Amino acid sequence: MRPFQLSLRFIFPLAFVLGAFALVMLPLVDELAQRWFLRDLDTRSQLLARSLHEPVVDLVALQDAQGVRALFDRSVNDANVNAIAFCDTAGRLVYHSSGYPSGLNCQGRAPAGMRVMESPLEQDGLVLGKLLIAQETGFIQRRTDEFRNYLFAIFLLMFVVISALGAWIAYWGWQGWMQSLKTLVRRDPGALGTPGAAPPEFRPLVSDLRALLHEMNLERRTQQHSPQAWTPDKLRSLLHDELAGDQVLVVSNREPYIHEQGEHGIVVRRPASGLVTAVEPVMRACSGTWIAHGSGSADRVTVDAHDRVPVPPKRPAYTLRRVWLSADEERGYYYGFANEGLWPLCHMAHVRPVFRTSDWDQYVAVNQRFADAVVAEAHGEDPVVLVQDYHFALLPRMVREQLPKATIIMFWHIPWPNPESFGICPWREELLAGLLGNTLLGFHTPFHCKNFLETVDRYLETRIEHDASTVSYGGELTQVEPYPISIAWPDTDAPLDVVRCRQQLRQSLQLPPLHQLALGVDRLDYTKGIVERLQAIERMLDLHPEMVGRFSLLQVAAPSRSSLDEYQSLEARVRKLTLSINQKHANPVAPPILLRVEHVDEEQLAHYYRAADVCLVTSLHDGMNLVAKEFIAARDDELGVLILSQFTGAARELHEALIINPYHIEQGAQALFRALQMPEAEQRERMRSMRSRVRDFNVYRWAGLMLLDAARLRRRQRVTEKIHSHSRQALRRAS
Ligand code: ADQ
Repeated sequence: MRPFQLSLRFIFPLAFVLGAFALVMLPLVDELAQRWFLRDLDTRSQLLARSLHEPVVDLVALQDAQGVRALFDRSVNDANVNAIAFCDTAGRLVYHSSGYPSGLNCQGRAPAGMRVMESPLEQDGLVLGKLLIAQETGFIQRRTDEFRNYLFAIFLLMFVVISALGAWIAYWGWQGWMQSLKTLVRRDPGALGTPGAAPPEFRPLVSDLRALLHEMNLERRTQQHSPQAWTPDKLRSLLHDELAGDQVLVVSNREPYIHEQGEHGIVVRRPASGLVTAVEPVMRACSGTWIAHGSGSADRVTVDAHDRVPVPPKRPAYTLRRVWLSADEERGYYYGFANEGLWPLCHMAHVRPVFRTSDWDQYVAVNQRFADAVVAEAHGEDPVVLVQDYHFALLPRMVREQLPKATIIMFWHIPWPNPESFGICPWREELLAGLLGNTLLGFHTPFHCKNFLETVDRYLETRIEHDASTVSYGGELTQVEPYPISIAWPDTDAPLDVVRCRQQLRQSLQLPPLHQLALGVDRLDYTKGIVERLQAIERMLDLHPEMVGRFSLLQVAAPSRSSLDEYQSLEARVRKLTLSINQKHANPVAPPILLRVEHVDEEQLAHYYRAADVCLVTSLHDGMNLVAKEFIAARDDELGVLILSQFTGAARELHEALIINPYHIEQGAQALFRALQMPEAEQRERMRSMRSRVRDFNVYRWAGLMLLDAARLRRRQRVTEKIHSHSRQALRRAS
C-alpha cells in the first residue's frame, strides 16, 4: 500500500505536467504541420510552372489551343495537381486543363479547399499572361488531424511508460530504504556495523539514529532487566536462553582456587582479589572453563594430565585450566610489565610506571601462551571468551587471529587514564590494537570509557562513533561500554547476629565491649590510600583527644606483590606509621591502630564487616572497590557508616556514604569523627538506601548485562556472516 501511495505522489504531477505540455504543444504542432504542407504545395507548383514556361510560351505564340490543352492535361496527370490554366494579360481565361473547377477565374480567387499559384509568362521581356496552377488542400487537414492523433498517442504512451517506471523506482527505492533502515535498527545501537557500511542515503542520519537507539537500548537494559531479577538462577537461564550451547571460557591471571602445600597436607585458598570475587559466581552459573596462572605450591599435583582441575573443590561446578609460567616469565609479564608498568600507568597514585623492553617481551610471550590455551580449550570455532584485566591487553587480538568468529569480551578492572597519561607507555599503539581485538570492552564507569575512546582517537587510525560508543579498527568493530562491577548478595543468613559479632571481635582483640571500631580491608597496595587513612586517624585523635582509648582502627591488609620494591616500602611505611601513631596516642585501653598484614577467609571478613562501626575506603584511585559493597552487603542490621573516597568507581553509586577526598587529611579526620558520632537513625537511613542499591545492582546483573550485549553482538555477527556467505555464493553462481 505504502509504495502505491508513494507512486501516486509521483504520477499525479507527471500527468499534470504532460497534460499541460500537450495542451500547449498540439495547436503549435497543428499550425506548423499546415505550414509545412502548404509550403510543399507551393514548391511543387513553382517547379511545375518553371517546367511548363517554355512549351506554353511556344504553343501560345502559335495559338495552338489543342496543343496547350494536351500539355496541360498531361502535366495535371504527371504532377498530380488539380488544374492548370493560362490567362492573357487582359485577365481572360484562354486555355485550361480539362475538368477545370468552375469557381476558379483569372483573378486568382480560389474556391474553398483549393490553393492557386500564379506564375507570369514572359517572352523577350514581353508579358504574355500568367499560368494558374490549382491544387486541392483538403488532404492537409486530414493529415494534420492524423498527425495530432499520433502525437496524442505518443504523449499518452510517454505518460504510461514514465509512470510505470516511476512507480517501479518508487517501489524498489522504498523497499531498499526500508530494508536499510531495518538493518540499521536491528543492529546493536552501540555497534551499528562499520560506519562506512551504512547505505549512502542514510549516512547523514546514521549518527542521530545510533544515538537514539543507543539511548533506547540503555533504557531497555535498565528497565527490562529489572535489577531485582538478577539472581544466579536468572543468570543461568540467561546463559541458557541467550548463549545456549555456546562454550564460555574465562581468562585471568589470578586463579580462583589456589592449592597450597600446608603443614598437614594440601589446602585450598581463595585469593584476595576483586576480580575473583566478581567472576567466580558467573563461572559457577555457566559451567565453563577458567584459564589462569597456576601459582600455588600444590597446583601441579592437583591437576589432571591436561592441567585441568574441577572447582570449587567441595562442589565442582566448572573447570579450572592452569597455565604454568617460569620464574622469568612471571617476573617480566606479571611483576614487571603488568604491575610496575600498567598498574601505576592506569592509577593516578603518583607512583611512576617502569617500562623495560625485557618485561614487554615476556608480556607478549605470556599473552600468546594464554591465547594458545584459549584456542586449545575451545571446542568450536566461536566460543565466548571472557578476558579479565590488564594482564591480557594483547590476548584479544591474538585469539581473534586464530578464532576469527569468537565473541571476545574483556573487562578492564582498573581505571583507564587520560590520553596524556597513557601516552607515556612506549607500546601504547600495540596495547590499544590488542584491546581492539575485542568484540566488547567493558570498564567500570562511563568516564573510563570516555578516556579509552579519547586515547584510541589520539594514538590509532580508527573510526570512532562516540554516540554509539564503538571503535572500528581494521574492519572490525569493538563496542565499549560501562558495566559497574559488584558483588554477589549473600544468599544465606549470617551465622552470627551483629551484636554477637561485635562482642566476639572486641573480646578477641581485648577491647572493651563499647570500644568504637573502624575497619580497613585492602590488599597492601599504594593505590588504596592506607597511609592517608592512618594519617586521617592520627589527625582525628589530635583534634579529639577524648577519643583516645575509645576508638581503634582494625586494618586488615593482604600482602600483595610483595616482591616489588614499591610494595615493600609501602609495607614498611605503613608499619612505621602505625607504630608512631600508636606511640603518640598510647593509652592503657587499646592502641589506636591494630594492623594485621594477613589474608583472611571470607567468613572472617564478613565477621569483621559486621562488627565494625565504620568502614574506611580511602583509595587514591580505584576502578570500583568491592570492599565498600561487601561491607554494605554484610550489614543486615542496617547500621554502620561507610567512608568512601571520591576517587573510587563505587562513589558514583553509593551517594549515601560519607564521600571524602583522601588526600585531604583534615577532611578524612572530620568525616571519621562524624561517622563515629552519627545517630543510629541516620546510619539506618543511609545504609538502607545503599543496601537496596547493592542488592539490586549485584554481580549477576554486571555479568548478565555484559553477556546479554555479547549475545546480541554474537547474533548480529552470525547474521552478517550468513549474508556474506550468501552473497559470495550468489557471486560465484553469477560468474
Ligand atoms: P582490587 O584492587 O583487588 O580489585 P577491590 O575491589 O577492593 O580491589 O577488591 C579486593 C577484594 O579482595 C575484595 O573482595 C576483598 O574482600 C578482598 N580482600 C581485600 N583484602 C583482603 C584480606 N586482607 N583478606 C582477604 N580478602 C581480602 C580490582 C580493582 C578494583 C575493582 C576490582 C573488581 O583494583 O578497582 O573493584 O578489581 O573489578
